[in-house]
Amino acid sequence: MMEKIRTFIEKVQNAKSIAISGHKNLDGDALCSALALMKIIELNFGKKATVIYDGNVPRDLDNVPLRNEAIFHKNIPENAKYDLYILVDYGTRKNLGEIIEKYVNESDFVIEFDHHFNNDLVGNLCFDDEEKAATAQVIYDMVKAVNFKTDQDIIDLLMLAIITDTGRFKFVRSSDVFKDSAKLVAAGADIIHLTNLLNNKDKKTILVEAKAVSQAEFLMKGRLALATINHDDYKKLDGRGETVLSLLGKIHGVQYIVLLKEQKENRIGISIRSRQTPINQIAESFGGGGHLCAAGAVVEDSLENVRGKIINAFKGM
Ligand SMILES: [Mn+2]
Repeated sequence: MMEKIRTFIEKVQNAKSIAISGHKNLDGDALCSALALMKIIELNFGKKATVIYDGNVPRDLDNVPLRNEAIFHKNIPENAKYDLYILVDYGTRKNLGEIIEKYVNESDFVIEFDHHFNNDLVGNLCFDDEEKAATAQVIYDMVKAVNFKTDQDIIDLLMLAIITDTGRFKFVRSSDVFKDSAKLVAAGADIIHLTNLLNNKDKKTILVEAKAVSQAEFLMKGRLALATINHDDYKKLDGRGETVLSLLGKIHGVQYIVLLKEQKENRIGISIRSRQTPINQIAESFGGGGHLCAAGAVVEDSLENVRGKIINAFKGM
């Protein structure tokens, strides 16, 4: 750990230009981890790293500190090049999207902070810990190890990343989430205030999510809940449809939840959740991945075909 941190410090000190990115279509952990790291570098090294994203940032993240410092890739100068590239919470290479991957390939050195299982690491220096509930905790480990300076923004961003990636503490598997959270609260994170910052969804998104819930199918004697969002509704959806997944997961007897999103014709985003039994192998069989009980994939096929294939994949579960 210390050896790696020494390399991190040396690389940041020597870098002429630094960029930070998460996976395409940022979630709370990716955005807040990136912004926290940007501020950590600013405060401790006097350098301004550029946070670049591809895809969408959900509206409910509009109010997080320093949100406007995250720059959409189209607003980055044409011939920008970064000698040091830092990836946070990216999962696997293909989650980066072509544009970020191009920047990464052009950089001299890549550092990554992540908590996803990945057997094709992109980083030259990797801070990866699958035990952590959020990438922000991997970053916080480094902060604590060398006593990096922090401020209210950093504390709030790390806390927000944990709040969002644990589904507001519902998916906590180990005590160190609470240990880190306790330290962050002691350092000034106000969980009530931060949670309220996140209650910021567009009405049309919630209405589309509610519709998908009300039209869900219940298969395997009610153990599998399957919801779909067609392309027209998908255009109104902001984020991954977390409300659909969480509401269906509250139903008595439901063990598995699948949400199919028609991102465009013949491109379906699949989100899979499980209460207990791992389902990541199903996501992997569709070319995706993720965590044991929360995984997903994107496939090029029709909504109807994917629906059939998913039902098949759950046979025997
Ligand atoms: Mn994460």
